[in-house]
Amino acid sequence: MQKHSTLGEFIIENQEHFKYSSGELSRLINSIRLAAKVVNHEVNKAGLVDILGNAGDINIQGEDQQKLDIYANNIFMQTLKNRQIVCGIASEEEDDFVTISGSDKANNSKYVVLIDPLDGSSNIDVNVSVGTIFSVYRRITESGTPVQLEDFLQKGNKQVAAGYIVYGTSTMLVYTTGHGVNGFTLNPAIGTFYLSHPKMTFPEDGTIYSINEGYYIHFPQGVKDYLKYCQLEEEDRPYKARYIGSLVSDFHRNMIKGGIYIYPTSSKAPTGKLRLLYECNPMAFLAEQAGGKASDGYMRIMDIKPTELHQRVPFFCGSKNMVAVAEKFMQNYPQDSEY
Ligand code: AHM
Ligand code: MG
Repeated sequence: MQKHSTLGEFIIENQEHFKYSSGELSRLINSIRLAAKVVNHEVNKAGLVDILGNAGDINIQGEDQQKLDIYANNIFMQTLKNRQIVCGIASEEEDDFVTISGSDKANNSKYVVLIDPLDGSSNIDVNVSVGTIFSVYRRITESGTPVQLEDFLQKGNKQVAAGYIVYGTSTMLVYTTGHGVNGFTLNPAIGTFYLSHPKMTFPEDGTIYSINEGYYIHFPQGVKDYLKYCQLEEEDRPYKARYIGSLVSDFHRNMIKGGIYIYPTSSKAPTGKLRLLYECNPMAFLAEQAGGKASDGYMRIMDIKPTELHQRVPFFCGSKNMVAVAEKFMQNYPQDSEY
């Protein structure tokens, strides 16, 4: 009989990848697994309880916060804080990073976590999949001292682990520690994640493009040209347009079927919408680990030096050859050209 690892077993079995590991990263992933189950339980009954709608707060980016955003943020923050396995957390829902203090042990931990607790939350009201995105770095300041901004403003190529949870038709946790990408599906009856998608890879080519084309008129010329290319009648084109408006779900589908996700700059949002630290870097790490590619149209996402926590960047991510073609179209124009 074929053995189906649970996520817990898989984490232990793969600890040997990290020669000098103290098990800290394993415990960290385990905490995320636990928080994911709690959030999943709440997201799944979203239609049943009076938990929908805006909480009335506006987050730092000036967007309405949904109640479940706050709930998910609290669960992930508390789970990580209580176990004292990270020395700092930055969340898309918090204005500033949080320093974990209170015991020497906490301050001696070497990892910081960046998290988007509930991405695509405008989809909750209409029962469309949402996701959690996380990213882990080793701190660069001295262990035992409070974390600093520079611990969070590291290039994506320094990530130690990254992943997402998609609360979909079934709930999955997909993650990488730099040794490929593996996907685990939750059996809700017993609350256990099973390895259902070992060694996930992006097809090198694909036939799906995912972008909010409603903003076409505001896009840079390179994006407009690429979209026309996607729609041309050629061998494998026109491509299929598929856009859920929930990054995790769009990425997940494109990784399985082959496709490209684009959130470009526009005359309305000159730096794009997605956040480099909470969304683009972790997805870029996963994409590359799965044989895909992630770019801002001009350079590799994971080579961008972050300058602020809530920085936004344009994002082209997915099947390697598709992203390479999109980059060519972008690079026909200077990066700062007029719309
Ligand atoms: P959020 O972090 O506020 O949820 O925004 C991110 C989401 C992505 O999941 C999604 O791809 C995108 O915003 C959709 O934006 P738009 O409605 O502008 O197409
Ligand atoms: Mg988000």
